[in-house]
Amino acid sequence: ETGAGWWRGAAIYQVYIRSFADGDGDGTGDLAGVRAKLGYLAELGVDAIWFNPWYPSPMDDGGYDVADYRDIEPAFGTLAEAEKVIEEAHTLGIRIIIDIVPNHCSDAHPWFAAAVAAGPGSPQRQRFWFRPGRGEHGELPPNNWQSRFGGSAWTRVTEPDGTPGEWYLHLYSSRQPDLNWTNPEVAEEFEDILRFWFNRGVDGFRIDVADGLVKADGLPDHLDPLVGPFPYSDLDGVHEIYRSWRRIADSYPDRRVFVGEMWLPDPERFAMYLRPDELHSAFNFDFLSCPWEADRLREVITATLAAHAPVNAPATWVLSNHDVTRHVTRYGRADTSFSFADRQHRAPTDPVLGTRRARAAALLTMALPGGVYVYQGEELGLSEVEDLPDEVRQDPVFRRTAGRDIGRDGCRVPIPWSGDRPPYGFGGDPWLPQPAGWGPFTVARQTDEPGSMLELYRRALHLRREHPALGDGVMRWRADLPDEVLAFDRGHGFTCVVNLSAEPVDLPAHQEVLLTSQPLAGAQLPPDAAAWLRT
Ligand code: TEU
Repeated sequence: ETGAGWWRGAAIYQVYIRSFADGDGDGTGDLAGVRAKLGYLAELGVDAIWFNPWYPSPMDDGGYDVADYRDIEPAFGTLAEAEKVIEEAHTLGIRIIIDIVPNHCSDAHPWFAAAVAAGPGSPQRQRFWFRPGRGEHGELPPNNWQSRFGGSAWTRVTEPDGTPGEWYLHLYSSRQPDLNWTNPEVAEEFEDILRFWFNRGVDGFRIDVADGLVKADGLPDHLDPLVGPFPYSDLDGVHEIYRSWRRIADSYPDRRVFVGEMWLPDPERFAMYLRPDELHSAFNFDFLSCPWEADRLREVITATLAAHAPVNAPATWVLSNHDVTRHVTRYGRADTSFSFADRQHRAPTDPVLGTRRARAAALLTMALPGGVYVYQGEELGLSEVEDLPDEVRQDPVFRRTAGRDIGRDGCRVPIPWSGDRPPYGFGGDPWLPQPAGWGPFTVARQTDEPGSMLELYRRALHLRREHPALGDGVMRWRADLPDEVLAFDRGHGFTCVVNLSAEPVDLPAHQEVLLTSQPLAGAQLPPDAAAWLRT
């Protein structure tokens, strides 16, 4: 690490609790399962865990519909158990980041029930975005905004007197009403929630839809709903919110951190969130979306580092998460770029090629300057499960698009731990069915197996920790290799080479080969492979 701050070069493991490990055998992952696997994560070599939302929730959107921000979902465990998780993780040297969902809550949150009951014009409705409809009888939504899950972003309520009434805004599912951040009560509530969890020892928050909290004045129609600027994304007012959040984080003696989730097209707008008085870090989705092509990757990496440098923020690399098609599957396609629309086409994929590239991508991301996130299961080389039966799909994206978009369930299938058939040591009968062919992917099978994805991750994470030049710091592109090869030095004595060409390439002069994603062919690095060298 250079500079003060554990997060700057951290490797952070994303746990989607529902699908990680099931301690009580009911088919849903839980905190008992997490506690049983903390040793696994410590051995893997990660510095922190990010938990997706663990709050009480109707699970309309996998927990991103929060009914109570100060408690734990009963299917996951109890608040006391969450405190145990934090304590036990800390004992193992693992920090804890939790998700906070400030853009919207669940329709099961007491505020929403109170707002509906209190009727138009009430202060309770001012915590949300209630508006009368358009049209003669208010039968049309107040504006043309679209839900990110499909369909109108507005739903009409029935008033307490039984008549069709006002509409409320929801940028996501209709069970996720947007909160009104112009109301000081909303801001105060979330500041209190931050303190609630900081006081219980959490080391940071991942901020859901960090760009979305402020809406354009007057909620104007969106001229082209498919093209920005969006009247509900990246408005200047959001920065004020994070400045006050940062003051709270900084009021704790040890460094508490924020990582922002925002999909923004403009790296400079993106960097505006990463300031000494705002967020510490934010996921770089340009890299995730980038096709597996040397010139495009070089461009994105260079642009990312250029945007982060002036604000002295570490870049944050991520290949997969609970919202996107797993990268083994993406990288096995003819078109390797990612966009949410890809789920509608489901182009054929070659898992052997995808896995090969995923191995190289792991060494690439872990060698780049900054922090890196690992989504549960990527260390096992899992593919997207694209052939789930429709009747088990739970994602609101699937429902709201009437199945045109199969949604995100395929990257949320429960983790295979051991054994040859479902539930592969996960626990009970999994809430999403696991494929029949996952026997070779279990943690048990891959542990100590030379050449397995798990061993590659473990060795890379440990080397990354030991090597002083890795993690946070600077990089320098090398100019002595072919264009279709990404090669860069980290400090003195460490070089990463990634061969994206169709031919084997000679390695640059080196003292020692530290790690490769594929066996070398003679002294050459084969196509779609990466090497870490001591130079
Ligand atoms: O996602 C934000 C978001 O807008 C997208 O990543 C979204 O998943 C995609 O457009 C759907 O096709 C965050 C969470 O990561 C996601 O799981 C939640 O569903 C969403 O916010 C709402 O809370």
